[in-house]
Amino acid sequence: MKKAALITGISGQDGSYLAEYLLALGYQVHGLVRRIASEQPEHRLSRLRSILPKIQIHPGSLDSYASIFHVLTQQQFDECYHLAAQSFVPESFADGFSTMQTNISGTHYMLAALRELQPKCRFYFAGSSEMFGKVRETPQHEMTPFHPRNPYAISKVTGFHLAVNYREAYDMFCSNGILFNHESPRRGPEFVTRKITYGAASIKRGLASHLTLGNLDARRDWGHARDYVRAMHLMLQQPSPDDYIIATGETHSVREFCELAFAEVGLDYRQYVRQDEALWRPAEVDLLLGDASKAQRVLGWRPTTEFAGLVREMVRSDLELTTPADSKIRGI
Ligand code: NDP
Ligand code: GDR
Repeated sequence: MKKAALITGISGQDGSYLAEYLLALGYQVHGLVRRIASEQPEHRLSRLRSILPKIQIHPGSLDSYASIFHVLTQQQFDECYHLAAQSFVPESFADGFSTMQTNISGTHYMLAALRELQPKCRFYFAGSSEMFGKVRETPQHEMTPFHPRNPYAISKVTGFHLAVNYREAYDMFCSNGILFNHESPRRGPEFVTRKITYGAASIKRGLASHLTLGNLDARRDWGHARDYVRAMHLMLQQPSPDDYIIATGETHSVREFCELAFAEVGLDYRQYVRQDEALWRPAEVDLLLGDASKAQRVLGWRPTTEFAGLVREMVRSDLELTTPADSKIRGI
């Protein structure tokens, strides 16, 4: 019997890689998508283009308990990967209320509906290194206290505790991944890495003259999304649920990312990158560095793409996208 998995947020970066990975393992893959996305598949489901015929899409929204409940009455799932969220930190400062609504209530709806209809379904929650925020120690590990610095991070801390509570109160198999930043050519263009690689490619192609960024000194532990979705799957194959840090154990600044990305197209970032204080966050997360030794020991997980390889892959993909005849996205 094929295992069936439900992925919320299947149209996002991680959802698309996870769907491909689970299909390759022989899973039946189902995805929850907002109705508007299924009405505009070429645009809203573009990351799933190559696998759309092989997966089953269910319309639903994290903002509606009824829609989630309905999907769970249609099909039994062995595993549920809850990736859907408002995931952009600046947007959470701009509208903390809707971020909280989607990310906290949405996660609670998922857990409550699963408890009611499919309590044996294994549940993965997409926790984040943003939960460590103003870090209490470096590197951060599973026992490091949380100190969230923005509404997005606060919503993720709450989601994390909801998953732990359903595990402890109702004996459900709920595991939390605490994933550090992970990127890819499929990263949304608003996130700094993709903004840089698309910006560098656009400047190289003569489509832009400069790139405006915020804080260049922030440091992140950046991995590749393809590696990180393997860890999500491994977490749900264990004999018991638990929480795991997923990270590379290396930290780099936004400035270093710029340096490498521009060098990849033969340019010096210092001539093209401008800083605008309007892009600084009201409360910044200065430094993140993860200790994934528990995941290495228990799950046998290790990242396979190093920093320079990640930057190279993203820049090359954006050079393709910005070829004059085939320019798909502009003006980030
Ligand atoms: P994306 O922003 O690329 O994808 C988010 C997904 O959530 C999209 O499919 C989006 O759908 C969906 N979504 C948003 N709001 C709703 C809603 N109200 N109802 C249903 N679906 C909704 O995120 P990533 O793939 O990068 O990340 C996946 C998860 O992991 C997120 O929860 C994120 O917070 C978390 N995370 C990500 C990290 C990273 O570095 N990428 C690190 C740590 C955690 P639509 O296409 O319709 O907008
Ligand atoms: P982050 O990612 O907030 O870490 O959240 P992002 O790429 O947005 O920012 C990383 C760092 O870069 C600095 N920065 C800029 N950021 C953006 N977006 N745009 C800029 O112009 C810019 N200039 C500098 C930021 O200040 C920040 O310090 C991501 C998301 O995927 C979350 O959902 C996830 O939980 C965390 O990673 C782990």
